[in-house]
Amino acid sequence: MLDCLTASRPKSSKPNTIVLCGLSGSGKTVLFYQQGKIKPIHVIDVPGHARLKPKLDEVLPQAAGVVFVVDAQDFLSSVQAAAEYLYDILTKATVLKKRVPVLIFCNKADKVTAHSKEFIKKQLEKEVNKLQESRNAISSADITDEVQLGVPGEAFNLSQCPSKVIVAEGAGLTGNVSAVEQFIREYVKP
Ligand SMILES: Nc1nc2c(ncn2[C@@H]2O[C@H](COP(=O)(O)OP(=O)(O)OP(=O)(O)O)[C@@H](O)[C@H]2O)c(=O)[nH]1
Ligand SMILES: [Mg+2]
Repeated sequence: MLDCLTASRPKSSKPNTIVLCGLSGSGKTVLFYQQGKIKPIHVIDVPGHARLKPKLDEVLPQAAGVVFVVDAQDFLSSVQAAAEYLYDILTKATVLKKRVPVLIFCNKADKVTAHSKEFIKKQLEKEVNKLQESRNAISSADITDEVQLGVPGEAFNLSQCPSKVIVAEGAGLTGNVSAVEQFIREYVKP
């Protein structure tokens, strides 16, 4: 189940580390093997199983970039879980502080029924907005440790994040990974 063992790696920060994350089945491991093409980059594949999420806290401080993989084909059945996962990442202290760039990679675009990146972006923003509203409603009294993304009173938009957030589509399975390569070239590799 563990695709890439990182426990034995030194904890030192590697400026060229990319963290691959996303729900189970979104296609991270397939993408991981595609990324063999880009050798100097150290890619960490975090399995999507909820039980393994604490691993993210361990690897995110090393991340120069995050690739959040979304299953564009089977998107609607898991949009809420995907939005929660994304929200978790976008509000991590280390991501906020270092403004770690995030690529939302809408994977499986080779399937004819896959949703477009525009659709996925809109749905994710809508869900993150809902999440924030419900969390704010619960904790408005002691909001001190809660991170507020976006502009209060405005509908959430990914461009309001401190991090650069890019949404692109492709397919790990067919090698259509130019969006990931470009992301690494532009935002990660110095
Ligand atoms: N059509 C299509 N299928 C894909 C693509 N990428 C992955 N898949 C399929 O999706 C399934 C899940 O892919 P994985 O790479 O194992 O997913 P994962 O994100 O690593 O899942 P976990 O390790 O459980 O978190 C496999 O059956 C893949 O063959 C793609 O680009 N297109
Ligand atoms: Mg995997």
